[in-house]
Amino acid sequence: MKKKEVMVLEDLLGSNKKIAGDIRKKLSEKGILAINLLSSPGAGKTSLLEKLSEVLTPGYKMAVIEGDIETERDAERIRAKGIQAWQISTGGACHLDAKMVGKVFSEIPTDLDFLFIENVGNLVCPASFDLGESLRCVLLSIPEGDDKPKKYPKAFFTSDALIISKTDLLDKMPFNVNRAVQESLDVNPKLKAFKISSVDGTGIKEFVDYLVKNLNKLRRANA
Ligand SMILES: Nc1nc2c(ncn2[C@@H]2O[C@H](COP(=O)(O)OP(=O)(O)OP(=O)(O)O)[C@@H](O)[C@H]2O)c(=O)[nH]1
Ligand SMILES: [Mg+2]
Repeated sequence: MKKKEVMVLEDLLGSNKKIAGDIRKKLSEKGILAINLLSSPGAGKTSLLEKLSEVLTPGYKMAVIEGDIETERDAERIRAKGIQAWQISTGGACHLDAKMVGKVFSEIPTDLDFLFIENVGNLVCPASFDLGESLRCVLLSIPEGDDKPKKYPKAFFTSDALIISKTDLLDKMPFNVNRAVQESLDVNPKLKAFKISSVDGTGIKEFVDYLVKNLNKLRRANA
């Protein structure tokens, strides 16, 4: 990369970081836990959100910001579950940035518990952009293969939780869960690992408990 390109990128990331910091502060003060979901296309982010909408409500109030290059499809799936959702179409960009999230910020209800942000399906670019989230979760699905954490380390290195998704397919294709978890932990020893299936419900309760624990922690810190 040329020196001028490096400087432009540093500027871009610097201004993104500032906007993200403002978003995180405002959300934390309102007691809203924001969760940024990262994964390759089709790893099951929207399906997990659909499942969470069944389990979290009515006890908790959630809303979703959907990021995609084109279409309103994921937001429509979430709205069909009775959950408020905003679609951000990046028009070509391979990731969301904090400025895009900031544009819908004024519409976010103040009485939310959880604000999920589904990033554009991509295991590379979204890892570099803080969106003001309190938790970042990376999904790795069984069909993608167990060798991905070390090939795409930044997504794993910058996340708080690893979600091995589509575990109902484990008997249909080769995937060594222990290898995937261990290689993720080699990249980031602080990762909390979950094994889930949005089809048969495996691991959803454990993940919900983790979300609630982090919501309570955020509220205690801002009390
Ligand atoms: N077998 C199985 N299939 C799943 C599971 N979760 C999602 N799928 C399927 O995987 C495909 C992609 O799921 P989505 O939830 O749309 O994935 P996504 O990560 O939101 O996709 P993008 O937003 O396009 O990146 C769909 O056909 C889902 O039905 C799961 O737990 N098990
Ligand atoms: Mg999706």
